[in-house]
Amino acid sequence: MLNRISIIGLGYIGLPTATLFASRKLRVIGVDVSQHVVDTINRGNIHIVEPELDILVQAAVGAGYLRATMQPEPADAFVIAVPTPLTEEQKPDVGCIEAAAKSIAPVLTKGNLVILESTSPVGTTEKLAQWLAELRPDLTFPQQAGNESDIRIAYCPERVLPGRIVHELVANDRVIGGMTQKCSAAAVALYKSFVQGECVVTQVRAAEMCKLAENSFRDVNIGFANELSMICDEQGIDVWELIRLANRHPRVNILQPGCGVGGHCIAVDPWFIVHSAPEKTKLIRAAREVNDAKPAWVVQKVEQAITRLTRMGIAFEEIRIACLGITYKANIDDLRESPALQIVRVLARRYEQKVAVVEPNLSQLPDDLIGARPQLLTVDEAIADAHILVLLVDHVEFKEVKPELNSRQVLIDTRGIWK
Ligand code: SAJ
Repeated sequence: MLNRISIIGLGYIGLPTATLFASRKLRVIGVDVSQHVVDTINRGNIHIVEPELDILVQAAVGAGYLRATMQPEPADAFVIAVPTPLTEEQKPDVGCIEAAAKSIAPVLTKGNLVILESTSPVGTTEKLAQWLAELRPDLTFPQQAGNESDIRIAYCPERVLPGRIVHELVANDRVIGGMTQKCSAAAVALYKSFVQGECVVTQVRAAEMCKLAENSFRDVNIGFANELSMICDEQGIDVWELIRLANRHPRVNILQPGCGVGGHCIAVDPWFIVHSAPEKTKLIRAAREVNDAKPAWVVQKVEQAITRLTRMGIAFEEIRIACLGITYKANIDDLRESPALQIVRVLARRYEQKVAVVEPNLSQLPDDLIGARPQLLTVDEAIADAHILVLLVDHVEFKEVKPELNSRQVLIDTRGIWK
């Protein structure tokens, strides 16, 4: 029986996962490199914003099933959920996984299960097994002893949507790639403690690629929508109507264009595949480039609007621009890799005091924007005040409004909700 579970990395995935194990009355030891994170959790609080999570963490810590520490301790199973960012050259950086391996190696004992959840380039789980084997020559690992290994190792990617993490952790199917059959079986048994979806077993490399393929699929399809939106704009066609029409075809399902693709996953993971197969990834790379280029296209639309307004006789000095939304997607407060924020940064640098921001999910702007001094307005103030309204994120607060714009106002609606 796996009774004591250690989660390494208490971020957006690690903390909810730790909490769900704890809610099933398993003893959970959460490990993080940040003293602030550890202290916050041990007080029963959370350091991230995610619906339902605060109550669950409070209950799990209060009942003594979850506690956090900076120092790994012996456990029956270890789940690694640490970040795998990109380097400046768009290469995957698995340094945090290596550090996690080093930190748990001294406390491993015969019969332990080690699961990697972090999004990783294909081959990383085998590397993890290698690192652990080098650090613990007294134990056997799957690459050495197959089904009879002392330590079992599996890859099991998370696939939950920020904003719905708690629900999706329980409901979604899981793909589990054990290094041996026994590794897979042990991982399935562990996840079955709280996962109601199916736990589907596959090879370890297939599980790694599956995660990358899921997010690349989405990126490529959003790239198609973004490309269509720029073509339609040039040809005077309403892209949202076009997509609604095309999606009436039984085998067509075009996604929604926007101001670009943000978040820490979809804008990042496709590069893992590109890096592993540079000659074969024409489509995946092109989609990344299309999506990455969309913010600059939106800035160009603002420049064109300014030209149009000055031609109408409005003095350049008078023109005010309101950007609606700066988070990476609707109805969250997450700014990571946000294309909307990227656009606002460029506009605020270029047009300084002309630029105002509406962001119902934040009470204050990020520090670098405060320096550029854009005002934080309400939707109504922005509609009353701005000559150019740039709708960047489809927050529910914006969908509830039906603005009546005058002839001296220009709307650049990248989400198709006010057009
Ligand atoms: N977006 C569009 N048009 C669309 C859909 C999304 O422009 O039609 C944009 C969003 O505005 C946002 C970005 O794409 O900027 C990503 O948003 P998202 O809601 O599609 O996905 P994420 O990044 O929040 O979460 C994704 C999910 N992956 C897939 O849906 C395949 C989630 O299931 C993964 O667990 C997560 O990445 C992850 O951690 O990898």
